[in-house]
Amino acid sequence: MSIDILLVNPVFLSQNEAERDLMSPYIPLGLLYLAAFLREQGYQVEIFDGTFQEGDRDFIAALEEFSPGAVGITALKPNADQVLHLAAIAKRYSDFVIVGGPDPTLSPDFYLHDPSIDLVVHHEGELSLAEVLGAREEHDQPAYALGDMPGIAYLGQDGELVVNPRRDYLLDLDLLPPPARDLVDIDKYLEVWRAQNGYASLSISVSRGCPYGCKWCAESVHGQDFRIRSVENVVAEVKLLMETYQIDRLRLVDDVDGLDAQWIADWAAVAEQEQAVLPFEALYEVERQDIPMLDIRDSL
Ligand code: B12
Ligand code: SF4
Repeated sequence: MSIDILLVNPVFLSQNEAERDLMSPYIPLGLLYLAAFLREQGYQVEIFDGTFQEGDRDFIAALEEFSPGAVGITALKPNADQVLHLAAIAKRYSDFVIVGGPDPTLSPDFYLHDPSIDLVVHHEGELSLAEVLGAREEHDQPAYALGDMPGIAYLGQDGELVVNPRRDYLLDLDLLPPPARDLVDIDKYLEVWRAQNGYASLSISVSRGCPYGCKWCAESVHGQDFRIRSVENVVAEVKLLMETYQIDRLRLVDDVDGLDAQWIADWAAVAEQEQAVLPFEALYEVERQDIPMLDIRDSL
């Protein structure tokens, strides 16, 4: 079997004491968005989700099974060393190793100076990764052959760092297919949640971007343009999650929620109408005193 790309979540609970203590694992939603989008474009995609795996041997087994044309690893700052370690393994099985996510967006140079990594995809990944795979279908060349394609970074022919400008953000989030949750072991996540916390929670993203622009967040993946899905689109996903997985709670993973009071009121109304009401947790900006979220949530 040979697939176009293997997307990799490098976090192994078995090797991560802090996450193991918490035991509230969340699916790698960013990778699942990428996988769904690529599948829609006709690419063959699989996910190696380290969460419940033991270690390198499992990763090697996946690389041998799928024989991927490219490997794409998601990276957060605390996992950077593990990302480099897995990239070195991946490079033995695949010509093209890509990293993306919050940390490569902030520090592309750190990753590109590692010999196993060919390309960084920075900021939002769906359109950029699809374009990279499309370009490589046509010519099997080094990363610098991708030229001035937006949203990527690589080392040029003389080893210099090239960071192309960010790609425009996706404005209509309703156009994105729902995350490819079928590619990870959701039953295992929910089993752990129920055993550990007494209820099962799954994550969902209803918006992207945050307008506040705090200094330390300036190079955040989804930027300052706040974009939100339609309430109907969100309610349809929640309903599907309730019916398919019988979950008890939601976690909203957005940068910031509660900015649009009317949207929240509309969400509550449509959720009640469609019997898609669930308790949820979300992040919102502490300075805001006018957010009606708590009142509305209590009324559900
Ligand atoms: C939910 C969340 C969590 C959850 C779940 C994480 C998970 N399994 O997904 C929990 C609570 C576990 C968590 C933990 C931590 N988190 Co956190 N988390 C988030 C949060 C709020 C949302 C992530 C998300 O799902 N976004 C939605 C999806 C659609 O976007 P995305 O993941 O960014 O993916 C897109 C792009 O990044 C890109 N992309 C991502 N991966 C890849 C890979 C490839 C190959 C390509 C091409 C593209 C690509 O394409 C995707 C689609 O557009 C973000 C902030 C934010 N809003 O993004 C912080 C954030 C990711 N977390 C952060 C941090 C620091 C942490 C912790 C270290 C906190 C702590 N001190 O413990 C831990 C580390 C956990 C670990 N061991 O990895 C930082 C990372 C900063 C950095 N430079 O790395 C962020 C950015 C918050 C911030 N602004 O500081 N987190
Ligand atoms: S409010 Fe939060 S998400 Fe928004 S810019 Fe500030 S730190 Fe980043």
